[in-house]
Amino acid sequence: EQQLGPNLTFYDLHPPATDMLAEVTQSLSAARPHLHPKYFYDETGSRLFDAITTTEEYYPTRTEAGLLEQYSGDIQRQLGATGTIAEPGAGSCQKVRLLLERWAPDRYMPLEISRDCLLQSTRELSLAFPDIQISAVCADYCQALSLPSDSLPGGRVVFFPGSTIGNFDPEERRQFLRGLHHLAGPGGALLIGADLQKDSARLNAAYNDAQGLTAAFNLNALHHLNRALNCDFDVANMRHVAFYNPEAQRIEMHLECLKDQQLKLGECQLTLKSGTRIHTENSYKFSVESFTRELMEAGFTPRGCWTDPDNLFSLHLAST
Ligand code: AVJ
Repeated sequence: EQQLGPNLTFYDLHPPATDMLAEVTQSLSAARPHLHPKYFYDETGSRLFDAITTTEEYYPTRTEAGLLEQYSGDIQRQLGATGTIAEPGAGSCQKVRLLLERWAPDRYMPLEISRDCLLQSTRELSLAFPDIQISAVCADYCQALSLPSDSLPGGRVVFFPGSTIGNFDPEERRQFLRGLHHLAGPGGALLIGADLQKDSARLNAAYNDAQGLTAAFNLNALHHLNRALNCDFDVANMRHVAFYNPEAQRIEMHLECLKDQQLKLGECQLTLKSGTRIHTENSYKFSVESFTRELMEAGFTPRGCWTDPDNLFSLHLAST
């Protein structure tokens, strides 16, 4: 525990360093080659994602922001006084600013695996919100956590925006939502964004924007690996593929090899045949009913759901 400012405390839960080379080698040599979506987000990837959110086609970010803008008052009335807002994977801590401004909680507790990102964004935040205690927690939010105690009235509100929950497969999602239930604790709540099922043309367009930003974002995962692992993906001969899979109710993103290529990954040589697809992301789409059921299965009591007039996106509030 380290005091970094009058209202900024830093807690390092020492997230275990992952062996990136071993992980990537294993997932690329699997029967169905895949990569974890976390590999999208190096510096370039984070910038590309921000650019995606400004495109006409990619509706989730702006729709969710509109819902928060419009309904933050209603949500607060449902919650009562908020002691702590906790945000797993908080990143740049931008989306929460609206809630900090309007709800004025006692404490904000971002959990973020990237120490640099966490330190930078919470330094700025602590200056902008001198009356809010910022407890910055460096941790891998996918792991069981023992958190700094915050015996404050009003319970802990876990904020998990962006439909990031859509990246988890059904079984992972069950476990993860249980983890969020544990994080919220007794008397706590969860405010979570979930993207909705809709016309597949609309979904396909959102992941195949005309400017090619989503393609660049997907392909950047390989540039990231080339840089970080000193490997040699021939990125120019890989193609972005994204489509809605209606049976699985998810967008799938893949990278397809256009030519046979030999890849050196540390000591390993890997052959990727022309036509091979590396599965890079699933983005599940929900119905209000299906997502509410999942919240209940994780032990939550649904307290409210807000959607836009076109039913593109949903914000769910549930208590523990
Ligand atoms: C950040 C996971 C919510 O699934 O829509 C955007 C990531 N991928 N375009 C999503 C993403 C391609 C995004 N999430």
